[in-house]
Amino acid sequence: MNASGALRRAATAALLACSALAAAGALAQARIVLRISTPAVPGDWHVKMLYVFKDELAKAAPGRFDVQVHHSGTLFRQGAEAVAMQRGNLEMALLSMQDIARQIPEYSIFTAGYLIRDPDHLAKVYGGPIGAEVSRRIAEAMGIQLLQAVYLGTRQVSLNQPRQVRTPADLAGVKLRMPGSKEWLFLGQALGASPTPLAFTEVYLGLKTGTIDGQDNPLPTLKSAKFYEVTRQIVLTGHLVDVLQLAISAKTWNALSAAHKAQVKGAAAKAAKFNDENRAREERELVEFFRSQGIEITTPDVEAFRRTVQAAYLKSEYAEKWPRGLLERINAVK
Ligand code: KDO
Repeated sequence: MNASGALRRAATAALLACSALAAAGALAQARIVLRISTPAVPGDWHVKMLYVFKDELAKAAPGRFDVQVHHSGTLFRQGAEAVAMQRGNLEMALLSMQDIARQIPEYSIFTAGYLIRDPDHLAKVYGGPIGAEVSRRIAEAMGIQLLQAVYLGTRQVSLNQPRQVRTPADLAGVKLRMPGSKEWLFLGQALGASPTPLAFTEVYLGLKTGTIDGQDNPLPTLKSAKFYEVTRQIVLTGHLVDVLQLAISAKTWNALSAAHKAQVKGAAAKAAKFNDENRAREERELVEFFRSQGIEITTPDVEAFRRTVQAAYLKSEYAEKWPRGLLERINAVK
C-alpha cells in the first residue's frame, strides 16, 4: 500500500471512530420521555402542578427528561390510564384510588365516604406507614409505582336546580353524575341519590341540558371545569376527602438510575406542595365566590349523611374484602 492509501485508511478509521463517539454521546443524552395523562382541564391545579413537576425536574436534571403533559383526557380517557401504563403505552398518570380498587379490591376501603377526615389526615395516611405499605402492594400487584399522593379536594354535591337537602333521603331520585366505575356509583347510591355514570368531560353539558340533576366534586373543580356556570345550588356534604396518586409505570421507574429516581421523587414532592396549598386555599375562598355568582350554598345535616354513608359501606360486599384491621389503623392516624 502506498502512503496516500494508508493516509486515506487512517482518515476513514478516524471518521468512523468520531461518528461512533457522537452516536454514543447522543444515546447518553437521549431524553427520558415521561408522558402524563389526566382528565383534568388546563385551569385545574393538577395540570398546573404537572408543569411544576416538569420545571422542577428540568432544574434538577437539565436536559435529561422530556415531560409531556396531556390534559383533558386527550391522550387516554378517564379510568383507562392504569391499563395504558401496564401495557407500556403510557409512562405516568394521576390515578384515583377507585382506579386502583378495580384491580386490588381490598383497596376499595380508600374509596369509602367519610373515611378520611380532612386534608391533614389524608396527608398523614398516605404519607405514613399505611401509604408505604399500599405503595409496595400496588407496585407488586399492578406494576405501577406511586410517587406522591396529591389532594384533589373535599367532594360536595352540586345541583342544577335548587332543592331542600338535609339528609340522604332528600337526594332520592336525584340523578347524580358519578365517574363511570362501580366503586364511584356505590358512593352515589350511599349518598341516597340515583347515581348516573358519565365521563368527566361530559359533565358540563349534562348539567346544562338536564340529562343529570347534579354531580359531586370539590369546589376547585367546580371552578376550573366551569361547572358552577350550570349550577344553582351547592350542598356542603363533604362526603369524600379525595386524593389522586401521581404514578409512574414500574417499567419506566425501574429503568431509572438511583439519582434520576431521587430527582423524579423530589420534583413530585414540590409539585404536590404547590397543588395542595393552592387547592386548600381555594376551597376556603370559593364559597364566597360562588355566592357572588348567585349560587345557593347550603349545609345539610352532615352527621346524618356520615351515619348513612358509613353504614352503607360497612354492610356492603366491599367491606368484606377490606384488609383486617386497616379501618381501625386509618381511624387511629392522628
Ligand atoms: C370526576 O370525574 O369527578 C373526578 O373528580 C374523579 C377523579 O378521580 C379524577 O379523575 C378527576 O375527576 C379528574 O382529575 C378531574 O379533576
